Amino acid sequence: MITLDANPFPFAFALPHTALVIIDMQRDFIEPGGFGETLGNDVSLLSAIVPACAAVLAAWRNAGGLVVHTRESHRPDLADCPPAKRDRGNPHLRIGDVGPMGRILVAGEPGNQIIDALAPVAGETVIDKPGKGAFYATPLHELLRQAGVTHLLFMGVTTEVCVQTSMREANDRGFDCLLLEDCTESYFPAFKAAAVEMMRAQGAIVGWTAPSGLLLQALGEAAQACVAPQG
Ligand code: TIU
Repeated sequence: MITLDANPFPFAFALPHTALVIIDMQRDFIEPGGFGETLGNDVSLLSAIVPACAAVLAAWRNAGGLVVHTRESHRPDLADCPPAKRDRGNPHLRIGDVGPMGRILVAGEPGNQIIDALAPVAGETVIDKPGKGAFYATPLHELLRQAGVTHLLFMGVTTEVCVQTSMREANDRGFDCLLLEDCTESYFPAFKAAAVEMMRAQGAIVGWTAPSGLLLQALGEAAQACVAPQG
């Protein structure tokens, strides 16, 4: 077991039963010209977490942990994009429109890909999701169940939209969830702070939070314990 001195109390997990879930680290949210910018946001805020996410991903892969990446993504015919989603608000470009990185939030387009620094490698699961939550209309729950996963570590964007929705969906499905605080970001710093607070409030009503340094330290110690001489 690995135990992190998390908020609001320690979070214990067994590595073989835990998945790292990386939510929507896509060009469409992080780079200019994508969905995030067309909604009127300053997308430059989000790239600050990439080094911390990359460090966690590298350490998790090194430990042999299960990795799940998600993408907010629609079919090219937009059959999985309800008009209520496409017609919402007053963006410069709507879902399915052609932008500088291809069609906004459409599967297979350049802007819909995960950024190079966190790109999936062979054997890692990539879930294309039409909603904000990672479980709605996806095979994620069944996949985690079959893999014997009981605990989830979350990172990604944005904190109060797709990350929080996914964590709430996971919590309702019986997973113990921890959010890595410095590996998630919002276009609105106050919303990130509020989301982190509300998830861990009331005795971890949605889940736990912890800085990624605690996870990196614990994984390093677990690795050292594996190679320590016996006796
Ligand atoms: N707009 C916003 O903050 N987020 C999204 O639309 N999707 C995700 O969070 N991935």
